[in-house]
Amino acid sequence: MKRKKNRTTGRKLFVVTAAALLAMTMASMLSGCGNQAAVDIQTESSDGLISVAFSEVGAESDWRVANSESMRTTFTEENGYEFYFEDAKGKQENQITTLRNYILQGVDYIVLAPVVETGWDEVLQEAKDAGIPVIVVDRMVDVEEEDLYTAWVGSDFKEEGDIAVEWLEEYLEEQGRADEEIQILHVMGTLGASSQLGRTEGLEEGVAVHDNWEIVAQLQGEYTQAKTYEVVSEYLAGSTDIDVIYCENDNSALGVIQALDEAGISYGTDGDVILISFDATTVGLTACLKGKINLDVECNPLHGPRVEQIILQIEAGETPQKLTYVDETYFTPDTLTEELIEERGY
Ligand code: GYE
Repeated sequence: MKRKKNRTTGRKLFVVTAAALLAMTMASMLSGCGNQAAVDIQTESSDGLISVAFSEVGAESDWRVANSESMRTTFTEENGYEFYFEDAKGKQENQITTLRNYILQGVDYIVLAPVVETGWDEVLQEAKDAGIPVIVVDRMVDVEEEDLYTAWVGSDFKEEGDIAVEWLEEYLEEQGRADEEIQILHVMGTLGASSQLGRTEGLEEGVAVHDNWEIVAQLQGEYTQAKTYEVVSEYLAGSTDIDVIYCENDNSALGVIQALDEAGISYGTDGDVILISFDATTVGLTACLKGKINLDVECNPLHGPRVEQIILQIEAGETPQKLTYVDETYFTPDTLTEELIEERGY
């Protein structure tokens, strides 16, 4: 659907040119000496387009790349949007700077995929004061006042962890290993990110109710293949007594596979170590289909259309639902086919 160009609602986008910035700087310098210089700020209308400014975590994983792509393909000019994108390279301070720039630009909407949950109150207050709705996607923000953001859409990460624990329980039962000592190596994602917190909570709760399950170590894989490969290889050099590796995303699972291959340890459906992963991206599911990953819990990254729904509701004067959880499932080698992986498209 092509949006009307003569949009009258919403705020206009003001572009402060370099010349205007210089003029403003000179004006403030001169005003200190009692003079006033005329400041000529050039303004440009957004041509009826809705400006949507996105602050993305980074490009640490296949999930993340699919998420960025979903935003890009949703907020096109053809669909009526002017889209701004900034990659924070995994750093919250970069996101705060980006948000401040977006506020200064006076964009219509800010979309934030926060690296971590805490530390957002101040900048979100600034956005609120400027009257810019902030839509949070994927990970959550933990703020004092809930009205500092307009809406959130993402996954129930604790539920994802619970799914993994329940599956493991049943799998061990089927294998006649329900009463065996089970040593679990836990590879965590980015510390303080909702996805890490929820998936970790799910596992820790599961371990707490199984006397024979034990977490032998918690390593920081930071959701990347490279970091996970490094920390897991280091761990395996000291101990290989592991029954399960719980990796908090697919790219970490690839790092684990690389480290296990090098160490000559078998894994997956025909191996010694049970591999659990999250995301269900093409790379993860392909490894799962081959039996290398025993379980891949889905986490859907295609949030672009969901964010657009929220924006369209606000544009129509409606109040969007505060929290929207995406329905998710899980995959095992016996439930997967190549067609299914292809259809998913990420
Ligand atoms: O699982 C991981 C990504 O927060 C759900 O971040 C997201 C996680 C996802 O880097 O691959």
